Amino acid sequence: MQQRDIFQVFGIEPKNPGTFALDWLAGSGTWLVSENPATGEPLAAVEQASAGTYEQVARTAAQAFTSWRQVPAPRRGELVRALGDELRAHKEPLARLVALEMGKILSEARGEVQEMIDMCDFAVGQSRMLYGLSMHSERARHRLFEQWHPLGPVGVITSFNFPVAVWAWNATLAAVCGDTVIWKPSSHTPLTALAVQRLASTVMRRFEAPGVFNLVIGPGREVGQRLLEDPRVPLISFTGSTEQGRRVGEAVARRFGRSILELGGNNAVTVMPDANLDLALRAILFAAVGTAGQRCTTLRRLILHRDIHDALLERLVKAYASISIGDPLAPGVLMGPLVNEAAVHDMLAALEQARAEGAQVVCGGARLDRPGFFVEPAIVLAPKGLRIAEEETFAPILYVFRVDSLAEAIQLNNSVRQGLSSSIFTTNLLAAETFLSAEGSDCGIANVNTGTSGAEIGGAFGGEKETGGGREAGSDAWKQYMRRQTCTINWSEELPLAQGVTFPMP
Ligand code: UN1
Repeated sequence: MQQRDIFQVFGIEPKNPGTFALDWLAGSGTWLVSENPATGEPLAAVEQASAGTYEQVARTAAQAFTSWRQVPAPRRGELVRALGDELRAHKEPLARLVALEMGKILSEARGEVQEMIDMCDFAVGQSRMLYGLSMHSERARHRLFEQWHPLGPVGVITSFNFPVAVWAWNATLAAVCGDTVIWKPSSHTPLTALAVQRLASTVMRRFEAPGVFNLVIGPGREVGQRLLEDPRVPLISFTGSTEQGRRVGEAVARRFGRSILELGGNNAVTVMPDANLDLALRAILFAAVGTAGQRCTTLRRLILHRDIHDALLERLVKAYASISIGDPLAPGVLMGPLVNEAAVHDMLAALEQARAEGAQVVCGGARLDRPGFFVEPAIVLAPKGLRIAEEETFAPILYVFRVDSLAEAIQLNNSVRQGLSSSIFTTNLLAAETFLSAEGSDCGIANVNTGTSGAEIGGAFGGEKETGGGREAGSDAWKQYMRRQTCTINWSEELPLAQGVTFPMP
């Protein structure tokens, strides 16, 4: 499938509108050019929103909410089921567009679209399970229960690295919960957002449910800031760096809005002497090199027990040397480019700092001499206390630490400011359980004998500490998209007060 065929499927032209609310809107007249990170060449341009277009989008989403919230939840689920069908039908071209615009390899791009489809299926089921609890009242002939109501328009701000799946985590649940969605995608990936919006709008038309899914492409400082400060938008779901997330959290909290923050990770794998090393090696490779190190779940710190340190490191270095780097759409390629020039710069700067701190780069770390933003994945032998390893550099740098015990490994795992994902490789039940216990990993995700990345949608996804505390996708993440109401009904002829309080008529 050629680029022009992919573009044709989604109606992408050299110049495209970038805002959708009921229909495509004219914007500010300033154009955002989407580049192919594998060549550095422009793919197509998108017109950015102006303050006025943002206002149209917000008004549409707020207006649509007043009718969408009245649609029975299982019926709302039907719309999400149809969205899932559209995604199934367009899985291949959408995956190719993700690979083209973002640079992840085709297999991972297909996985990303599959993650959207999985979310649709999950949300359809959830649409019949928006359960509230009922409690036994302490008062006679009183009924006490909770119910969940739709919340309002939800702002979804996504990052370039999962340009479509993270929208689906939020948008599918928001839609079945009776909310409408305002999506502000990353400025690096406007075309994938256009493509998804086209599919969503087909479905909205078919269900006569305009305004449920809206899109606004524009600069963070104008469009994004407006969204954060908009009192019509009770919930903002944000994916991005800790630094940006801090600003998002503060801006939304100032107006008592809610936020779901999915921020930086600095994920570690611990390998114990009793581990299945073949398994560990494969998992480490995928977690560290997959998506060119640009997942928030990417493995960044490898904690090796001294008994297997040298042997595993040797195998890892050998494996790194045979990773094929290149066009993400070409068969056999395992690692595509970084997203842009700044990402290459950040990687090289981090390696320089590591060296300055006394670390040894044992393999990789060079920029490839070709167009686009290609680098070699790097392995760095990290002395204890290496400061640069405490930062999240969004690139394929793996810092390797040597430890003497499980306790030391857990201490190191937990020693960073971020708390997203973690895993241990061991066949020792006690070590595994210790790692998963309250004295173990402090992360939102803790795995045994599988890597830090590649979570399924069924569990709640997110992390602690500077990762922001948000949870998205499966489990009970849906509750954040609704408001809880606690109700007491007195069906007696008396007025007993709770806690035994008496208050007679004077
Ligand atoms: C992200 O990198 O922002 O667990 C999300 C994973 C994917 C999602 C990553 N399912 O790696």
